[in-house]
Amino acid sequence: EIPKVQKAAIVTTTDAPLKVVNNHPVRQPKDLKPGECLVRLECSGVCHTDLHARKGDWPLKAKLPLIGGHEGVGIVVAVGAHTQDSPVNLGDRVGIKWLAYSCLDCEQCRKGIEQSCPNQQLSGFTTDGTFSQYVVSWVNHVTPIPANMDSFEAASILCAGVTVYRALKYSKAHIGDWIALPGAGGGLGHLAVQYATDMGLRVLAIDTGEEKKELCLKLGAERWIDFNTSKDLVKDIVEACDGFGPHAAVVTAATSAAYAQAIDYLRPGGNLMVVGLPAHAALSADIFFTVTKSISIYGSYVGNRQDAREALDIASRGKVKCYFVTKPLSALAETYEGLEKGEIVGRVVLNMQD
Ligand code: 8ID
Ligand code: ZN
Repeated sequence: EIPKVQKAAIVTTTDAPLKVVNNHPVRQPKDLKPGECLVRLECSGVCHTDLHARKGDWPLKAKLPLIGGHEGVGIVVAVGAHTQDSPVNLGDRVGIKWLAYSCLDCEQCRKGIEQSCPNQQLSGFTTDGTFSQYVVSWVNHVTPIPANMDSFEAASILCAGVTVYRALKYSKAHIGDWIALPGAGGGLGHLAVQYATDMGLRVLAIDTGEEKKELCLKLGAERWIDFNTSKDLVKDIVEACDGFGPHAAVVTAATSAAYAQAIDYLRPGGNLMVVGLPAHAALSADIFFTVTKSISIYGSYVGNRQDAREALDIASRGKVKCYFVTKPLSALAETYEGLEKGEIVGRVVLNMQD
C-alpha cells in the first residue's frame, strides 16, 4: 500500500520558483539500504534554515534538485532489509531532524557532538527532506515522539526546540539569571522564551512588532525591547536587566545586526550563544572588551539525539508549546516570503497529507 508517487516541493535551482509536484517517486521498501527507513509524513515545520537552503546563501551548498524540510513527524512504514538492531519498528511515530545521519563512530560522534560528524547527512540539505509525503531517513537518528504528543505540536521541537534547548543548556545561565533573546518572536526564539522560563531564567525578549511582543510576554518573557524602535539598544538592554545587562544571550535572529552589540550589552562574565545563521556574516567582537569583560562566545549547532529526546520530553509535559499555524504544502513558497520579511510569528507547520 505504499504508493509509487507522492506530492513534494522541489527546488530545482536556487533562482527557479519552487515546484510542488504530485508525481515525485517514492523510494520503495525493497530499495532501502540497511539502516534506512521509510517514513510516511504527517506534517513538517518550516525553519528559516530551509529558506537559506532554498536561496543557497550559506558557504555550504545544498544538493540540487532538493526537497527541503527537517522538522517532520510521521510513521515508519518500512525498514531496509538486513538492518541490524534497529531502535525503531514498523508503525512507530518518529521525528526527522536536521541531522539525519552520523556515523556514531568518529571522534565527534563519540564525544556527543554528532552534529559535527564529518560523515553526516542533513535532512533537506544533503539528503532530501520532509517537504514531501514520504521521506527516507536513518533508523539510528529518527527520534521517537512521546505518545501523548500531537504530531503538529512535536514537529518544530525537532529543530527549533532542540536547538534553543541545547543553546540554553550550555549557556551556563541558571535560575534567576537574565537571558537576552534577540529573535524571540520567531520560530526558534518563541520556543527559547519558554525553555528559558522553565529553567527559571528571567527573559528579555528582543524582536519587533506588536504581535511578537504580545506572544513573547504571554509565553513568559519579563521584558520586551523592539529593536526597530529602540533609540539605544545597548542602553535599553542593560537597563532592562537590572542595569547590569544579561548574564547570557542566545541569538536566533537571521541577521548579523542582532550580534553586533552583544559584547557591549552582556554582563561581565556573560556568554554569547551563537545560533542564528545570517548569510555571508562574520562575527565581529571587540577583542579588548571580550577579554576585559571575560565574555565567552559559543557556537551552538542543533543538538544530538539525547538533546532531541530531552527537548521533546519537556514539551510533552506541557512546559513548552509551539505556537503555529497549519498550512498545506502548496503554501511553502508564501511561507518563505513571510520568513524573508520577518512576518512569521512563531512557526508555520505544513500538513503533508492535505
Ligand atoms: O543549529 C543552529 N544553530 C540553528 C538551527 C536552526 C535554525 C540555526 N538556525 C538559524 C536559521 O538558519 C536562521 O538563520 O537560526 C535563524 C533563525 O531561524 P528561525 O527562528 O526559524 O527564523 P525566524 O522564524 O525567521 O525568526 C527570526 C527572528 O529574528 C528577528 C525576526 O523578526 C524574526 O522574528 N530578528 C531579525 I531578522 N533581526 C533582528 C534583530 N536585529 C531580530 N530580532 C532581534 N534583533
Ligand atoms: Zn531548522
